[in-house]
Amino acid sequence: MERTFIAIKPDGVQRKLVSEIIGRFEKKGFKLVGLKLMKVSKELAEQHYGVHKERPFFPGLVEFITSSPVVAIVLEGDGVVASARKIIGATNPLASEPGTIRGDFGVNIGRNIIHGSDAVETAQSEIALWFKDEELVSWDPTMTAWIYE
Ligand code: DAT
Ligand code: MG
Repeated sequence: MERTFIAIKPDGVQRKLVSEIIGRFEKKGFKLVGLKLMKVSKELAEQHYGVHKERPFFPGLVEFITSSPVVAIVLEGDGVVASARKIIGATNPLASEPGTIRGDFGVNIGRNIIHGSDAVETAQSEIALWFKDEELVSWDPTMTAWIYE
């Protein structure tokens, strides 16, 4: 079963959007398999956003993501990587559709509330970066038969 990595960024935590955001993924039918509140180190931030290290916004992005706690999440479900990206919305909240998390709650690209892995392979490396194996929980929600035929 596919897994994705989600992070509720410092702005989402400070703005008390954690329950709203987790609730959207739960209600969709995705399964929580990893969940923790954490302060992000500079090293972790730089690794996570490594693909952007030459971009002008990189120092500010690392500064922001390490500035205040983040909620790190692993979700599991059919097609969860692409579906979570749709639920999250476009990178720039002003361009995100209403009904998406960024579209409903954000304005500024540098304060876009949430991260979601952009592909299955990225998800695998991000999950390994953020979570130890023993922090991921395999379990069988009793609702599964009402979500999958
Ligand atoms: P996404 O988070 O939608 O995958 P991304 O991987 O292109 O977007 O960029 C990572 C984060 O970097 C993004 O969520 C916010 C920040 N960012 C991207 N482009 C930016 C820009 N032009 N100015 C400021 N921050 C930017
Ligand atoms: Mg990205």
